[in-house]
Amino acid sequence: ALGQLRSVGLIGAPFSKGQARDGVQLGPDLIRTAGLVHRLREQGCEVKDYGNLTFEDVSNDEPIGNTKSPRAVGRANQQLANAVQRVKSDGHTCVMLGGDHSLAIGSIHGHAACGSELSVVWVDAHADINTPLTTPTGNIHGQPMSYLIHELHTKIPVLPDFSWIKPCIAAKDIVYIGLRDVDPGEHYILKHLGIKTFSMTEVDRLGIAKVMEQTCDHIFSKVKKPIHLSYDIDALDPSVTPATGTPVVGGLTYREGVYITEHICQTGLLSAVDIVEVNPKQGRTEEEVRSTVNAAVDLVLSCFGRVREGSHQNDYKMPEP
Ligand code: HAR
Ligand code: MN
Ligand code: MN
Repeated sequence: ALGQLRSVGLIGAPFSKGQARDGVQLGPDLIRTAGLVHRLREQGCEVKDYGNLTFEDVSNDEPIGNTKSPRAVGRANQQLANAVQRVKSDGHTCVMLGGDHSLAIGSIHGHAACGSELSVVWVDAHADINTPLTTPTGNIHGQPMSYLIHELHTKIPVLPDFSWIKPCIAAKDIVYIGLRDVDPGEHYILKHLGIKTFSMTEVDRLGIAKVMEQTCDHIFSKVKKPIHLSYDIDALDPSVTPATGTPVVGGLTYREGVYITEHICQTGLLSAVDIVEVNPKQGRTEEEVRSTVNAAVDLVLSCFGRVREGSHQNDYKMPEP
C-alpha cells in the first residue's frame, strides 16, 4: 500500500560557515531542482516549502580558541531553530536541507523546543561530537552534538552567539550509524557517556537489518519519543555520494543507506530529518554531483513512504480488456 499521507514542511538552510569548503550552501536548491517536492507529492505527501533562510554576513567573526566562525554559526542556527519550531507547530514533519552539519544545532534545538523529549538517529561517517576544546580542526560541523547533550553541558566553554543554546538531548536517546572517522576526544566521549554506536564494523558484522532492529530496540522505551534523523550524506560510500566535503572510504552502500530511511519511516515516529553536506563543488564531474544529489532525494523519499517493492493506491482499478 501507499505510505500514509504525511505532511512535510521543507526548510532550506544554505549555510557553509561550519566548515571551510565553498559550495555546501548550494545543497538546498540543488536538491529541490532534482524534483524533491514534486516527487514527494507524487507519492502522496502534502508538502509546504518554507523556502530558504537568509543569513546575514557577520563581520569580525574571530575564532574563539581554534573554533572558527562562532558568531555566524550561532546566529544561523538560532534562525534555523526558530524556523524548525514554526514548521513543527504547524503540524508538519520537518525536512531541513543543508548546508553543513553545524545546522543540526538549530534543527534539533528547534525540534526539541516543541516540548517532547526526542530520540536522535545520527547517520554519518563522523560523530560530530567534538567540543570546542577537543576539536582538531576548529570546524563547528564537527561539533554540533556536543552543544546538545545534557551530559556534556559542563565541558562546553562560552562562545559568542551560543548563549541561547540549552542542552536538550540525553546521551541514552542517541544512536549513531555509519561511523568510520572518529577523533580520539570523540571516541572518549562516546564511550564515557555510553552512547549507542553502530560503526561500519557493526554494519559489517550484523548487517543493516539487525542494525536497524537494534537501533529501534535502543530508542523505544515505554514512551515513544519522536525521532530526529540527522543524515550526513557522507555516511554513504564516496562511490555513491562523492560530492561532499569530507568523504571517507568504506561507507554505507546506496541500499544500506536507503534501508535506514525505509526502516525509520516504518516506525511512524519520524518527526524531523536533516539532509546535510551535499557539496556540488566537491564533485569532479557532473555525474558525481548527480549521483550525490539523487541519493539525497531518494533518502528523503523513503523517509516518507517510498518503498522499493513498489506501491499502488487503495482505489487502483485493474484495466479490463
Ligand atoms: N572530526 C573532524 C572534525 O571535528 C571532521 C568532521 C568532519 N566532517 C563532517 N562532519 N562532515 O560529519 O573536524
Ligand atoms: Mn556530519
Ligand atoms: Mn560527516
